[in-house]
Amino acid sequence: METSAEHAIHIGMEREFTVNQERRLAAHALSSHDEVMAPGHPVPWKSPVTVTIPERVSGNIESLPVADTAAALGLGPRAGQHSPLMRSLTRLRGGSLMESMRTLALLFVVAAVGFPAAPSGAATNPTPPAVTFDTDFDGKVDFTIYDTNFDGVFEWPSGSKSFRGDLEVAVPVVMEGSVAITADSIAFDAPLSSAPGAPLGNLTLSARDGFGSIFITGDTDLTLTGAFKATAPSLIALDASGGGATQRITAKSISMTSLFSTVYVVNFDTDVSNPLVFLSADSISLVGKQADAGLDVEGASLAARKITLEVPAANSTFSQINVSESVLTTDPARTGRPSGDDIILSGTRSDNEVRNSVVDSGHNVVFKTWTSSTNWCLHNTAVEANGGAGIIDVNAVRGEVRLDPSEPSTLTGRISSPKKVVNADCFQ
Ligand SMILES: [Ca+2]
Ligand SMILES: [Ca+2]
Repeated sequence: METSAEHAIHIGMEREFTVNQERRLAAHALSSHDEVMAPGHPVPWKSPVTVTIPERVSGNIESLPVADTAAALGLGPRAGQHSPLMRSLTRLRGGSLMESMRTLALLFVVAAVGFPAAPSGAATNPTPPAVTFDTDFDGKVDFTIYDTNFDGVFEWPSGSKSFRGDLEVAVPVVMEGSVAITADSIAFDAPLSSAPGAPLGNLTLSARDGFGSIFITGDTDLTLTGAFKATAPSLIALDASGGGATQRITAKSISMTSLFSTVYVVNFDTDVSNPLVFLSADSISLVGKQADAGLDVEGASLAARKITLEVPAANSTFSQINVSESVLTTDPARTGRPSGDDIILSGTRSDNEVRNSVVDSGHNVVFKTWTSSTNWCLHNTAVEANGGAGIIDVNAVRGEVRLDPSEPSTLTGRISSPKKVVNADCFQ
């Protein structure tokens, strides 16, 4: 019976069973493993379910360690053709049937426990790879995703999911439908995509813990018909700096809001001629909400009808906007959109900076700062408002717009308050 302990570990992990019309488990939680497995207390499954036993399983039932497996399943260490385990397997063999959850659960536990490898030359049809998440570290699986088409990318199901603890996804994921995820912290560290030809509706990521963060660091290719929204108390990082990853989000609207830390939309390894982070939407809004919240845009292309970068009216020197090696544009000639509205850069206490970048608006470019004497600093940057016909609005800058003479910038447009624009380096 030495394999029982190993089997029991797998079984303990398979506490949630769900069934869809294919052979895989999909999304319906039962209250407990015991309830599923208790002999004589099957949990009825009310609708027809088609079950196909993978060839790898059905072709190897004879080599199943029946006694050990049965014992591990709580069915008693009975072997032979008339043991409960063998009766269940025999009934499932060969295809389609209506069955109780108990038998289905048993099948999948058996699949999880594993059969001996198919003999050489036998047909193989393995069960789909699965990845489980135990976000609250209580030893029980909270969520499972599957790669049902065996392409190496795990399908994240549509719908809302709330996790206790931290969700960290380290395998490639494709999302479908509309997805909402709430967790203390959220991290997608491997490629994240929507299915080609099947754009997402909305994608909402919410970190809730006191210091909860959201990280997306792998190759990212998301197309949404609705809103991409990320909200976290602490850091939000759309960070493509790892291994030259490219990150692309196209949506109706894109908003990323940090309460008290920094929103990073960055690839630190590239420059303005070769951005690796691409945000495209009708409206793009990067917001810092409370004191100390800041924004950092680097190696990125932001293309929208309207772009707003805004930090709060706080008196914190940590609250700062940095834009470098990036293109911010609402110019229809660049965005391909029918019209272009303002680009609003609304800074606060610290000196806010645009360096080695292009700020090209289809309408006006609006610079603001919330606190007295606070400047916007431009280095080697081209600012253009509607091809020169728009306004570069600096009225709401409490300090000055400073053009660093050692790294000249160009302003193309009507400057609302020319006296506020001076040739000076912020850091002198
Ligand atoms: Ca858990
Ligand atoms: Ca897949």
